[in-house]
Amino acid sequence: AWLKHKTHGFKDKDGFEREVVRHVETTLARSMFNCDESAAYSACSLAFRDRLILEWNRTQQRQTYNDSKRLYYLSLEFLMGRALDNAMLNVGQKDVAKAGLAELGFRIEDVIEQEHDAALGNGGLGRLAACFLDSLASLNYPAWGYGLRYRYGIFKQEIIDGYQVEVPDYWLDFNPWEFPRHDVTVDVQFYGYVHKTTDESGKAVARWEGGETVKAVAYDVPIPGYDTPTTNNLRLWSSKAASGEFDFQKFNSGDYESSVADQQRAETISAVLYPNDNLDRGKELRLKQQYFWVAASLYDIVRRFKKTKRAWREFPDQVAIQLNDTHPTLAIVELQRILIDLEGLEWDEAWNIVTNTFGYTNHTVLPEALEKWSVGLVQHLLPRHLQIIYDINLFFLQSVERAFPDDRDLLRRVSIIEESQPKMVRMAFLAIVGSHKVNGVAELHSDLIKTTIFKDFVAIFGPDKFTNVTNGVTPRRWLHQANPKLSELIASKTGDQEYLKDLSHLNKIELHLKDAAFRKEWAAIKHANKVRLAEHIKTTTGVEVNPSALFDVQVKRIHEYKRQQMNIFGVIHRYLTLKSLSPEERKKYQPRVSIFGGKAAPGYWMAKQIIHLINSVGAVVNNDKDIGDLLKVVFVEDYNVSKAEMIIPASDISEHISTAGTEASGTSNMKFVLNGGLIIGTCDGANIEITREIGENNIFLFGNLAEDVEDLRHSHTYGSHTIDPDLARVFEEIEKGTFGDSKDFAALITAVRDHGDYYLVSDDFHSYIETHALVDEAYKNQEEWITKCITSVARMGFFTSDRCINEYADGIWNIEPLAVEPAS
Ligand code: 26W
Repeated sequence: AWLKHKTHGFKDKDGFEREVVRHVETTLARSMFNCDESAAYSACSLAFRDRLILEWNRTQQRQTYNDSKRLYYLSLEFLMGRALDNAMLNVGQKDVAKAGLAELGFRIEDVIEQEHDAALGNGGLGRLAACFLDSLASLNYPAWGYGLRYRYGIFKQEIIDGYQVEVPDYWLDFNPWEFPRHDVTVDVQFYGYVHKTTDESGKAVARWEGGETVKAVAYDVPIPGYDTPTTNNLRLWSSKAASGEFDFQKFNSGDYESSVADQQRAETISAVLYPNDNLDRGKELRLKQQYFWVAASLYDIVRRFKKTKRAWREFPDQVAIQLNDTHPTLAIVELQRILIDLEGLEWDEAWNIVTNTFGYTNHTVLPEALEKWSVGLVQHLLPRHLQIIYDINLFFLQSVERAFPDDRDLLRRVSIIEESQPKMVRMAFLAIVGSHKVNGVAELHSDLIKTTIFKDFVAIFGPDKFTNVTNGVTPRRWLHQANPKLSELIASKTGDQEYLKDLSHLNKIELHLKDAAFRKEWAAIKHANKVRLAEHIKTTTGVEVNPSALFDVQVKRIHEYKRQQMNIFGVIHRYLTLKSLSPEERKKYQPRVSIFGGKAAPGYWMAKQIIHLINSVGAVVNNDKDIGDLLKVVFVEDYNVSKAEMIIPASDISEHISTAGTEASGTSNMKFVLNGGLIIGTCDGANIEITREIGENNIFLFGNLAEDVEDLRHSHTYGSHTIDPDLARVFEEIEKGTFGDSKDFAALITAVRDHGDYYLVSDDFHSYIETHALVDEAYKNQEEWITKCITSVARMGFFTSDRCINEYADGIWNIEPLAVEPAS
């Protein structure tokens, strides 16, 4: 228990206060007399950051001295959220800070609220990367994250007249959590041409020459583990113009403007996070981002390896690199290029090193999300890389041909180059060929990739190359930080806070299932969390919701496959049912608040229509005197990590209702159950494993199964497609204009009725409505409901990201924790 030693923390609250005052007066150059909450936040963060940096240094020294194999997690997204609360809790000194801040005249909650989210991600994939960093540090694994330091994270969402409006998220004004390393830079090359020549020994060599150079500057973010001195590093690259003579020439010749323009063009590379989730648009700037980040990271990794003076063949013994989806796949090509062009290794030797180094995680089966780059674009931007890709493909296809002679169609299907017009590089295929392991993120998903999109590769490489690592979430942020009261209650029943390090200990609370005082407190905590959310809803939307109503939550990126449209159609159905009842009958109905949140990609028109419909329904229902508290519909603006920390603990039931087979895993489903909320969901992603763990009596499953989806879609197109009568009734009401101009919502209706209902909204609607009736019934019996909630939480141990990281470490990375002895 490192927390008890605190050799790395503040001695006491006075020590903490002294540091805060010092930072206010020196770093911030302010006097304590005009120290407001924002300055208190800054100073408090700087004080904690100083502590982390000392441990960060020691951790790096320890890992280097020990010569440990390191994991490098390459992700274009790290959705970190706020850092201060996390840092205080992980070093175990939140109480010290609370007391110190109080003495200085601040409430710690208000100070925490000052922090801007670090929102360098879109959704599930980015937040998973952040949970992984927390687990890696908490388990003492030597690991670094590598990403991009976007100047603008995911846009801020405003809702104006019911529509989403995007506002840029400029978050770097003051960020105490990053350390610029102006001495750690890498020159990254683009464009140019390949010069084939021979070296002194007459061997053919390729030189990549000409083109332009952009400088990558490292910014380091310390990642503290929970109750351990291990502080790992997240290195984010920022782009800058390379200060070459070129600019000077332009400058001197009076072409000042274009010299500044060059600079801005360079800085554009890391300027903004692409806000598409699950959609590949093939934009040149995105490919530039990918190569810029990959090239800088690999240069850094190789530089570190070379310091050990080991032979190249030992590279995979020292280095594991995980590709978070295909976004960093160029790393495979870049490492091969470094080894053969710059280090002079033979192809086979180099390729052996490469394939033993990389692992690839797939996060989606949606065809529109699978990355492809046109051969022409890659040729233009990265001419040498394209040649290497062609060679990788050639050797790969030759080996396939040897194993499967005379199967021309197989060669066509698995070729890394798609022979389309224009020709495309299939990044997922390149990632598979260049990695030693490929994994999906939940059992169903991992099975699906093996039987559908990657089927041929299973035949070629054998089944062992493909594996499953079911996602997990960090209980430190998603229980301890987001729901401190529940965390405390659980600790009081499990004996201590060890369960935050070994989540299987949660099962101890099942022994207290019948403890009346425990149950009462459990219910009171849920209620308090709902009150807090109700207050937020009141101040941000003006809608008053009753905290005793059933809170029904769907918060995630808006996407047709996630089916928020089905949810809002269901809400309309409920509204129509209530309207059709007599006032007496109505009173028997379970009051509900339907809460939505999530961003639509700016170019995703349908998703934006869904947001508009939700808000339009809210505007009618929330002001209907017949309805009152029986039904409220709210859309929480700008859903992000810190909003999630407030919303998730306040949920009674949450919706995870994707068309079966489309949601790779889902991770918020885990967070909701962990916080004592039940879920309604389809047999999709991790819902299936959650059911297995918590028991089918504790979850509301509905809808068609993944195995039936294809046939249903086929029957929509080629058979007769009749719409569910309840859903048809909903459409009729929308078309009557009950929720405003029906033209605004026509596309949402025709997608189901006239365009094949690709997402099976109508097929699942009846079972969805019926299951919601079961939810109402179940909620009426509060005693049984609470039993379900406590039982579920008790059985959620499996879904910690610690388990997940241990599985990657054993099965894919082959890395070991580096133990740390508490100082005596
Ligand atoms: C190229 C455009 C693009 C951008 C982002 C394609 C794909 C993505 C991500 C892979 C989308 C994503 O976040 N996927 C989610 O990953 C989570 C973590 O594994 C899963 O829990 C979600 O089910 C999956 O949708």
